[in-house]
Amino acid sequence: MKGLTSILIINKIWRKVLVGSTIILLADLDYFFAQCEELRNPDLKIKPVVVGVYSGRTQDSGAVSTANYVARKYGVNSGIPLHLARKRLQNVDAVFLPVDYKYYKHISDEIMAQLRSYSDLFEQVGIDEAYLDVSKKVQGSFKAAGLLVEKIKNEVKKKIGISFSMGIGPNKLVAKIAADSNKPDGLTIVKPSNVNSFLESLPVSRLPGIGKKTSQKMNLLGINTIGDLAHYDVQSLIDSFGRNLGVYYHNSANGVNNEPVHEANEAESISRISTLKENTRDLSALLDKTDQLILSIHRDLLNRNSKFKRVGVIAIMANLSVRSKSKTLLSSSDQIDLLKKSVQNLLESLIGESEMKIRRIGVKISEFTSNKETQKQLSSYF
Ligand code: TTP
Ligand code: MG
Repeated sequence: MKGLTSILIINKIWRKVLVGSTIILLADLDYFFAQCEELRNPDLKIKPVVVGVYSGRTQDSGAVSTANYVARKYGVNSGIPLHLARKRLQNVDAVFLPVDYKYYKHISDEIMAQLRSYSDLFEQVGIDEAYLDVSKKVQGSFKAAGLLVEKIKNEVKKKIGISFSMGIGPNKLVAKIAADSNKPDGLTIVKPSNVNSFLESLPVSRLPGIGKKTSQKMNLLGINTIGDLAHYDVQSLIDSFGRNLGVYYHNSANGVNNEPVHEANEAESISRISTLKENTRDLSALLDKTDQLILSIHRDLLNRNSKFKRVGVIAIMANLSVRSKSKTLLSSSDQIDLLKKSVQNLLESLIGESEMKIRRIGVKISEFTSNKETQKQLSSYF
């Protein structure tokens, strides 16, 4: 066993010498929906711009999808009710617009195609975010990666007119946290040797997957920063959060993450969404609905002879704001019971985060492998 470990380490070192470090970029388009509105009407740039979903019940009922940075100075952020945004911008020349998803999707598609062309591997996550693995392209050099990003930023600005923030790191986790630390139009580079000092002083809530509830629980254990979490005894973490999460938190806080950039397209998913009979946050009522959706999703999955690895739930809340939760399974599956169990866990954590009732609920599966492919991979492995 020891021999095997040293071979693995030597292999890793050789890989580094020959290929260089892994370099991952995360691009996050700035205040995306509102920036798209500024693009087609540049006069808006100096005004607070609020893009929202209008429920139609009263003139101002609904929720803010996003706001430009001018509006954010007045405390207008994603998710707040539109009437509150209106109040905060009372005596200001602000512009309120309804979401025009089709137009934003068109712009997003153009940008994503450009970003993809600069990467070795590309993974889009939602309408305004994408991971790029550029390890080969820049031969493992963080300096070259920084120059590449400057070039991409300029080109996208010139050709499409949209700015974005970029994080560069040795893995997806670090790239994501880096991109979040300097917005809008930012660029943050975290080299492997700086990962720990970069993460150390940030609050634990900056780690993806650590929401309000978990960070409160961690604060009670005396864990406030990512550095505190990194030094916390891993067995005690497992005792408090279970094996999978305990190990995930420990590794993440130490900047360790081996998730590859999946060449998967946003379109490659199966999803269903449905309106509930009445607004509710009762788990069994929600499960009745998601069970129906799951049956239909599972039928599609079997028809395409695939397995899924990622499960998500999306909830349209009573005030029309959108909340979603998703997780990646440890291995691919085509089992309906596992899908049901995962959806239940996601729903439980989603309900736990807010007192608000849910109006519509949806389920999505993605990251497919075909059953044939799995068999082939296994046989070639043996
Ligand atoms: P984000 O990337 O979270 O936000 P953003 O791009 O508006 O702002 P930032 O500069 O901080 O990156 O979300 C991307 C888009 O998704 C956003 O423009 C609108 C939409 N969205 C919603 O519709 N509801 C929400 O609650 C959030 C957070 C985003
Ligand atoms: Mg964004």
